[in-house]
Amino acid sequence: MTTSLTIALSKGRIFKETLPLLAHAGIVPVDDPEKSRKLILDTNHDDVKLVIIRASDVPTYVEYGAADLGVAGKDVLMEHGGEGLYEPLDLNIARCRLMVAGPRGIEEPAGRMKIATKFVNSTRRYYADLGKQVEIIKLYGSMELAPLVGLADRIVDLVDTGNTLTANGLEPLEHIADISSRLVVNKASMKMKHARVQSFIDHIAEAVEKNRKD
Ligand code: PRT
Ligand code: MG
Repeated sequence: MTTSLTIALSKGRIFKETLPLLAHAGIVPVDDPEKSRKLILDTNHDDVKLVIIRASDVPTYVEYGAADLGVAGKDVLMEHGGEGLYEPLDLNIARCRLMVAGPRGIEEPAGRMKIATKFVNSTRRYYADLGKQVEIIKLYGSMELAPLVGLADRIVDLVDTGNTLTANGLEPLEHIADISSRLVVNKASMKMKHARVQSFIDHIAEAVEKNRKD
């Protein structure tokens, strides 16, 4: 009996940084997702497929078993809620920080602040833990614009170099969480395809360990 594996990945930085880890597990995609319009990519193994989806959809595909495994940012997993899937491995890739940011040099306004973010659940939890009442405004992107046009006092967003904040007259103010991408596994696949899935995890773990040492 052959045990097929379907792995969910998003385009862009996660795909780029996951490729070398997959290569270490002997898996090489046949098509380049940045060039191909295919959403299911074949690999050098007949029984291993990659599905290319939005970063924020990866936990959903894996939870429902449409993919056995996936790679998702911790930011995405914190929003999704982790109960429906296993998260056996920190891949230490696509690293950044989830932060509160605001207009440079402006003091915190009195009263209930407006916070623009796409990370609604993480933001709600962060301010609840601080015991601060805030109004959260859900956006789907370009959060940096919100304070500039008076939509919000602060934003909660991912920060890597800080260049995006600086370019928009914002500064990082509070650190909420360190973010990296995680390997996630469907719970049923972990049971039903245990040998295959575990061997895949072990190979990826080796590659992560090797990266840490380099
Ligand atoms: O773009 P799309 O809406 O399809 O989805 P996505 O934005 O979730 O996907 P993608 O590929 O942009 O990000 C995938 C994952 O990469 C995220 O879920 C994070 O876990 C991780 N990651 C790592 C980042 C960054 N670094 C990052 N810098 N995701 C986004 N950014 C953005 C940030 O939102 C901000 O706009 O880059 C900008 C800040 O970068 P600096 O270097 O200017 O600070
Ligand atoms: Mg993006």
